[in-house]
Amino acid sequence: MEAMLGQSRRGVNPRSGQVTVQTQPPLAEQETNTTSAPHSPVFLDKAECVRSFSAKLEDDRIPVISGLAIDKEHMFVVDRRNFRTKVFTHEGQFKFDIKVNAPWDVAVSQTGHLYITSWGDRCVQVYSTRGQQVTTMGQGLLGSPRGITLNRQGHVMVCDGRKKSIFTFHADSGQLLNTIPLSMCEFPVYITVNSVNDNIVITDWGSDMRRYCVHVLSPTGDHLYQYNGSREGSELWYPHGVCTDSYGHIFIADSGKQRIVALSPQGQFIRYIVTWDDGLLFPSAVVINPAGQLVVGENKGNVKTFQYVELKQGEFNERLRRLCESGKIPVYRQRVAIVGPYGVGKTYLAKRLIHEEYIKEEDANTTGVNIYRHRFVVHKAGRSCWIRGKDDPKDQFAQNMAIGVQNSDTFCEPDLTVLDQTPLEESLPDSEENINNMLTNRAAPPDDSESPASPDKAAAAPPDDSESPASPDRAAVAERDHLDDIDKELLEKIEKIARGEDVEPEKQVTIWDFAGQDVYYTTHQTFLSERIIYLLVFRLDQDLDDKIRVYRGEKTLKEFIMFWLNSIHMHTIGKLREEDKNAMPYVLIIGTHKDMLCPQVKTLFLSQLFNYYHTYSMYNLYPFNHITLRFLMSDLIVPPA
Ligand SMILES: Nc1nc2c(ncn2[C@@H]2O[C@H](COP(=O)(O)OP(=O)(O)OP(=O)(O)O)[C@@H](O)[C@H]2O)c(=O)[nH]1
Ligand SMILES: [Mg+2]
Repeated sequence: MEAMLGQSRRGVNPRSGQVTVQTQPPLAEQETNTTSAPHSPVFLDKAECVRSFSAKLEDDRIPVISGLAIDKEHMFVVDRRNFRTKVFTHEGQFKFDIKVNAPWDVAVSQTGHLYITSWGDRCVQVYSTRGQQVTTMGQGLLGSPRGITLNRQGHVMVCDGRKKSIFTFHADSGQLLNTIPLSMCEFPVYITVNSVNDNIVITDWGSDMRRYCVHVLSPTGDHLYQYNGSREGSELWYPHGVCTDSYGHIFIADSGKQRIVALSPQGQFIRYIVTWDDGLLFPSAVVINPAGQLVVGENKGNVKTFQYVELKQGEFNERLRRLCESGKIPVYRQRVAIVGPYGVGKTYLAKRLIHEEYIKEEDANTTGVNIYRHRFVVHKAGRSCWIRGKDDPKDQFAQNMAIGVQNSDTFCEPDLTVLDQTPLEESLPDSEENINNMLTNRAAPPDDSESPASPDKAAAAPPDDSESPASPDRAAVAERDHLDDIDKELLEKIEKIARGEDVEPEKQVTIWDFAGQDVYYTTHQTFLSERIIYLLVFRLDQDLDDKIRVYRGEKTLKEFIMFWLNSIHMHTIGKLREEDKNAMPYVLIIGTHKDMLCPQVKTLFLSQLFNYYHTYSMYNLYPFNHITLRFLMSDLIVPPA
């Protein structure tokens, strides 16, 4: 073996283009320089997709990603279909793009330069990482420049498919330093240099599918071995990008078979890191990011980041330390707690929010706490909007509630629509305008003259059909104001979801539906936290002084309200920053059983309730400061058609 490799080395003459090829020697015996490879990490059984975003911009055709590069701040994505190299943050926020004639691949240097192969102009276009053009390289020399990489010395290595050669240029002057012929290749495309042993890795498309393979060359161009997957009984099919990690593992984007193949530095098959079964689609470019994760560009424009090895304890601690120091750990998860007395419709409301049917036999009388998970969209500025799911994005109740909570200055009424003109069923009648004003402006006292003295609520009036919806003029003005106030990007995102398009970041809301029976209350407090949004639920057909039976005796509705507000205040306030102490956490008051009321009763209830809040807030009773200045009604029983 030694002798053969020695002979091979002696047989190489880069200038004449002659190479002595060793075709697949027994892998275990191959000689490679792995002395500097750090101790191998443990591969995860299943690589975890930790981030994903689409590189498609608004006016784009569906992108075809053919090249990827990463530096500390940015990700550079070559979209060859749209003739652009797009610059994103690692989180996927688009920054700017660079237009190049038929770009293919990209490499980034530590000195802040981008090297983009243009097979349209048959050269390498050099830009600064801020997007300014610097120079070109290889004009008049390159035939079909494809893959590009930087070697350990920082020189630029270009794989030329037509000339079947690697051209090495000086990164600053562009001077040609070296040419390595690739006569063992049929059509060499991608290139990388192994960071551990400096071996050169090339993907070869071959003239027919039986010749698809990856060649590994020594730093001086000796052919060491090739890998085509036949040993595993599953040949490569259109291998695209290649990269290596800091351990010397080789990763091949096996595009046709829709998987990423991992090889040892010596070329032994290790495993498939991600496959079609994991949702991978036509991977075309691969790169390792500064966090040591594998980033994969898919042919259809998605960029996915995978954690594929176990974090060592030290690495984990170090990463945690850095994250803590940076203070920038975006958490796209929102907890919503539904609290209030028993039997008021909390579970019904939770089920409605997640678009699930309420089944009385199973859902009545919640035990402990039920937790439901749900999608929602997070606006970049930290505001959020809930959606029920892509099949029904128009859940205005939930959207309004969330928008209202998150944009406390912009929300006026609970009956505004975001996506269309249809007024919600919860529209307040005009007669309640004064109360509504009070909700949005505490200075205005309730006008008692409008409230009937003794509503006959025992009669449990049926839904009042005569109840007039908001007048069209008022609705239109409110609609316009509402749309003006809400951030455009947030609206676009909601609309995108309505069209079934992907939106990032899209994470989760968990709804915690607490049992209303007071025997559970001692344990409930354990779960209260300052970042939760609380929905405090009451029946609209109960007076504040109505008595509710509890485990030992009775409590009035007022006492229940006080209990929950005090609890929330007491268990959360200590952890808040001084400036948040008066406003957080958010508590939304939700009235249920609207169908059991005539409008006058509703008016009376609202008057009472807000008079009550008003009085307390005047005395600076802090629990009341958490209540958001809006009130929502939930008319959950659908009236018969
Ligand atoms: N008429 C009417 N009934 C409602 C409404 N909302 C809920 N209900 C009914 O009220 C009953 C109790 O509802 P739940 O949602 O289980 O009440 P809960 O607050 O979760 O009760 P606990 O889990 O015991 O704390 C069910 O029979 C619901 O059908 C409403 O708006 N109108
Ligand atoms: Mg319940």
